[in-house]
Amino acid sequence: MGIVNVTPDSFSDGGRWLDPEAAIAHGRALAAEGADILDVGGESTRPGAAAVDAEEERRRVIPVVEALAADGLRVSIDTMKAEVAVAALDAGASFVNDVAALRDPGMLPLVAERGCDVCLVHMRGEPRTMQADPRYDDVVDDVRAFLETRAQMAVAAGVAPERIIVDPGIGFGKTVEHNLVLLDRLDELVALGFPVLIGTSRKSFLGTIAGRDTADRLPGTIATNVLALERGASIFRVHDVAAVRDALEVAAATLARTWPKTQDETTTTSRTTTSTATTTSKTPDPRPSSPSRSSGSPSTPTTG
Ligand code: HH2
Repeated sequence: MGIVNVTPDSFSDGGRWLDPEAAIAHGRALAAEGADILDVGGESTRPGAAAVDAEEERRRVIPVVEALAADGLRVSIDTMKAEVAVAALDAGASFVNDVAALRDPGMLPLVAERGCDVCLVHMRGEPRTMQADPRYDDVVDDVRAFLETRAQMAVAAGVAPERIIVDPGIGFGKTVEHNLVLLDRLDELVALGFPVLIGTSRKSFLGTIAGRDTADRLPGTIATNVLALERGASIFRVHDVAAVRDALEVAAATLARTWPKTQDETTTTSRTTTSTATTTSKTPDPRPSSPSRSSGSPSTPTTG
């Protein structure tokens, strides 16, 4: 999932893609790098961000959603507002990425009626205040219980379970330690049975650990996305699509011990590995298969 921030104030790329033509070109470039989904957002959710009204948010994102969807690209709308989500779905988006997990009372009936994909994100409080002394009994248990309740609420309202994606909300009301524990125990969220989306890209905890500014957090982004893949995540929301995609493809090939082979490689490999075939056979790996460039389903590993 490639990030297209049509905002003046996003934490790592605020203002770069505020012009709709620049945002559209950026979305196309991310798709060319291998993004299966383009996540278009018109309101920053960085800690301390000021809220944007629905009219302004719509004005920023709709031309971008329209153009990318018209290209046949899969577009998600990153919004907490049903008013913005409905306009984006009308403009061709097929996925609502809601970091407030259906807090807007209009959001649940909308996603149920439209049958679109919906990502439910755990966020403690709201962006303006969420980083003020976040506390949990056990962050993984608390986040899992929240996501399970939200997903059950969505299903009860008529959302098809296969349309639901869950996300622990890295950085949304979490300390550095909370983020690390959530990543390390991500398999406990995967066990809920919904595809898990993970968003660590360039986030501040990476800078805290490695001592890097936002522009220099790609190595930390890759490390955490590879780890999330190993723990069972299937959608990876990132700014740097090409680099993360490569890392995930290699990591997925390593976990599955297979990769998309060219004709030449197939011939060579079958010649050289025949004698080891029995020793390398193993039970099918339950973990996700290699990220696919043609993916249309959120249950397939999907980059960034
Ligand atoms: N993180 C951000 C925004 N949207 N959506 C999901 N599902 N998961 C995330 O972790 C997530 C998200 C924040 O990142 P970014 O869009 O780069 O920054 P900003 O909110 O400042 O625009």
